[in-house]
Amino acid sequence: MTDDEKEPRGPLGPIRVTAGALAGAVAGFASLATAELVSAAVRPQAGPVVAVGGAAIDRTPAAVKDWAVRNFGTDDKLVLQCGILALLALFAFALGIAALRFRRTGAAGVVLFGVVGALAATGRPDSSGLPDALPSLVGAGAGAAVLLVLAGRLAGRQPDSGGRPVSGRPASGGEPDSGGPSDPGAREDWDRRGFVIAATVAAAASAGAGTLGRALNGASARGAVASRDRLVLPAPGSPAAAVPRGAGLRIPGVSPFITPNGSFYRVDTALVVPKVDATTWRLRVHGRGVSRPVELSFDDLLRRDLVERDITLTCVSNEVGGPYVGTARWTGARLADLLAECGVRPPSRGGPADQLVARSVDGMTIGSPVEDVMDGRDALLAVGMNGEPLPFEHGFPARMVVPGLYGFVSACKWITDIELTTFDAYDPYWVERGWAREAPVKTQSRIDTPRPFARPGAGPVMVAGVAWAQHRGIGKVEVRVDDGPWQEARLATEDSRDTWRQWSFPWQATKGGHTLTVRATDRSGRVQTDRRTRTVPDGASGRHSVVVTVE
Ligand SMILES: Nc1nc2c(c(=O)[nH]1)N[C@H]1C(S)=C(S)[C@@H](COP(=O)(O)O)O[C@H]1N2
Ligand SMILES: [Mo]
Repeated sequence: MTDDEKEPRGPLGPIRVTAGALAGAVAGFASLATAELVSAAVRPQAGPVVAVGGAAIDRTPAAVKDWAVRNFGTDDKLVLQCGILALLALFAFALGIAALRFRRTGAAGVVLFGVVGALAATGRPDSSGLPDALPSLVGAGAGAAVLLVLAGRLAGRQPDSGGRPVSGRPASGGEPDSGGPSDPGAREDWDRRGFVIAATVAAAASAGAGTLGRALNGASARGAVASRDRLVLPAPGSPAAAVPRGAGLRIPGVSPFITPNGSFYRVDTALVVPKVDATTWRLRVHGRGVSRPVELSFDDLLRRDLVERDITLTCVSNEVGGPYVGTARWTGARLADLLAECGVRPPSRGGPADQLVARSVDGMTIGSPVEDVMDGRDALLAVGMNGEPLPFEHGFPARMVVPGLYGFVSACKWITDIELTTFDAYDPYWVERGWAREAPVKTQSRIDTPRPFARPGAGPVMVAGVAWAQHRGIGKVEVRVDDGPWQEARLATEDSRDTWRQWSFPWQATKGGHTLTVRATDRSGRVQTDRRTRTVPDGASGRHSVVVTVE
């Protein structure tokens, strides 16, 4: 035991407590910065904040996830990471203050956080094992060392101890601390100057390490970025027909028929968007009933017959009236053809596998019915979105898109593996978390204009929006004003039954408060139910209403 460790001495004035908190903060910063640097040697996803955040996401029950998505939308991840950082800061302050009295305990506390980070990192579904523990562990080691040194400078020190000069005292021109020479606290003066220097050095070194780590992490993504920049998508052998002129109504406030990539909703569990290098990417197809397993390179995929299709994608977490739905022009290879070449038969033709499990580079697993994927619909291994290579956020270099199924059971981004199995044998990621095994998209409609609580003037008001029932198609949309009769809306031209359909309803608005409600009927004749259900487990049902005040 060192002198400093022996004993709490004297009262801790507010300045020293503040300095202790600062020491904790610097130690925490040193931990995270070192971890960032080490993660550049492992992979960015192994950093402690990302790992703990990812582990938290993995463990979030469906209802909480739903609440987070509802309240924070696509910012939920940012909120999560800020929350983790805020918690870490609090603990860092506390550990720093504790270290004033108990240096080793404080340092051990920092190490404990490292262990938590390491466990989170190695427990992620995409973890490659022990190396993922390194950023957290090395980071915590650095943080603990910094805390030991800083707390040493902060420890009260008898003027006679070890004959060391008392620095930070008038010689250096420092102001006297809590009280003058007459103060009994002055007997156990602490090394303020040494503390300031050590803290500054540690903070600066950490900033350097963190910046270098960031830069290296960025560099490792450069190969992926370059592979995307270089990519010129081959012209599809089966191009999509132009979107019919009448499919997109030019009514202000209605979502555009094709959703631009930049505003396409994004839902996934990835805190760090995977940056996959297309030149080293591989896709394996294997499993039950796969008589000819294959492993494709990206070039192999591009050499296949590519088709281009307009398909509307919807998230099961979309509330009635919500924003998680969009339509893109996807380019890709037909998944059913690839499966057939591998010897896969759908269950209806005697195939032994009824579930196709797609696995992404970040460990996501998404299960789709083999029957649906092979029933003739345009299930795609997509490589292009609205005429450009998939954006990284949307799954570069390849993802699945299956018309008619919610994204969580069909649309695996950053796909790297397809395994044929059964629903009995395997539960993919979302199913383990309380969501449904099978989830066809529910018939839904949304009022885009007028906006809720709008105050239009009396007279003609255009009510308009979108309706979707992918792979069945929309047959009818009706609008009801207050408790009046259902009145048929005008349908925009259909693009395909795999896309949403716009609609409009010219309304003669009368003064006062009104509730506008919409319902769609799909081409199979099923009317959108008014029975409200939550999004868990297989998608929200119910009808969208908008309340307006006509002035
Ligand atoms: N790898 C991976 N793929 C994923 C997900 C994910 O979390 N990870 N989320 C799925 C869900 S729930 C949806 S709704 C769609 C959303 O696709 P988008 O973000 O391109 O709109 O991706 C699906 N594919
Ligand atoms: Mo989703």
